[in-house]
Amino acid sequence: MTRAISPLLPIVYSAEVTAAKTRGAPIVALESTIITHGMPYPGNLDMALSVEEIIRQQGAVPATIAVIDGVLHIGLEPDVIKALAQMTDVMKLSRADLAFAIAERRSGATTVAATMIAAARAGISVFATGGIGGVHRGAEESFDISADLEELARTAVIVVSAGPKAILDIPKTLEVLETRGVPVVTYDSEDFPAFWSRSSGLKSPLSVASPAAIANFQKVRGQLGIDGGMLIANPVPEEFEIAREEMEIYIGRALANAEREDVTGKDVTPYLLDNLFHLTDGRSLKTNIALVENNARLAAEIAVAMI
Ligand code: PSU
Ligand code: MN
Repeated sequence: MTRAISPLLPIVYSAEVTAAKTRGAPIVALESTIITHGMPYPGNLDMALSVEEIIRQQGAVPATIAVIDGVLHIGLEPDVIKALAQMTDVMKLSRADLAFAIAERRSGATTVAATMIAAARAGISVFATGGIGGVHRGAEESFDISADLEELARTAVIVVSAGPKAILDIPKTLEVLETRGVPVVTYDSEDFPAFWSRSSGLKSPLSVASPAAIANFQKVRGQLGIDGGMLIANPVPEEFEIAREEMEIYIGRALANAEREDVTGKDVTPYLLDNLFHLTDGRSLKTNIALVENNARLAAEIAVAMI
């Protein structure tokens, strides 16, 4: 392992990522909040290891990102991933507190927003996740809008997702992304997906049919001097999909439970995901794992096409 970049910023690259950077190989960033706050153990560990393997099979190198004891890690060794998957007192880090965790020597998992910041810092321009955060239902009252949206507007990283999580208000999420100038591009479909389902009932603002087209689109944005990232929506494979109408019933119950228990702030998304895991007898988790794997494959293809 190498300590690099700045003597002021404690940052460690995995051996695999260091080698990839040296030879200019394609790298795909992966977040860690999905491991610590998005899925229960041991499904989270299986997912974290399998997505890395999928990226390697496509000829790219995985870089799972987290803060461990105040050190920003770009690429985690398998034993660290194993430990992280079982940790219960890890912070959930976004733009507001990524630096806090480093400054205070804490451990924290990076959300989409914090992973984008770290990836950009490390020169990685493609990132695979499950679903981004967005505008929560009832945001007109709660003001709960994920910092992921603002980060997409600011930081030049291509984020491959299965759409915004269906627990959110998807039309409002699309409106904010449009206002902030973030391209929303569905892969190989005109329908905008809703995480567990292949369609949200909304048309996708843009769509493309190949990883090379995505790479080229981002290149042209750069040539025009347009800052910021891009959201790729990759519909979950059909065999793992949970129909939208069915999922809506569970989401309604999970939202009611969250309200009754007064869940707010950072706890909302993890609470809802855990509730849905129980309400669907674990089916939502199987779908979640399948869609992250599917996104890892596409992200690797995009990273390869960008070289
Ligand atoms: N996608 C998943 N599971 C997750 C998340 C995304 O399949 O747990 C995490 C991501 O880290 C995302 C975060 O950035 O949820 C959004 O949280 P919030 O709504 O509090 O911004
Ligand atoms: Mn929030």
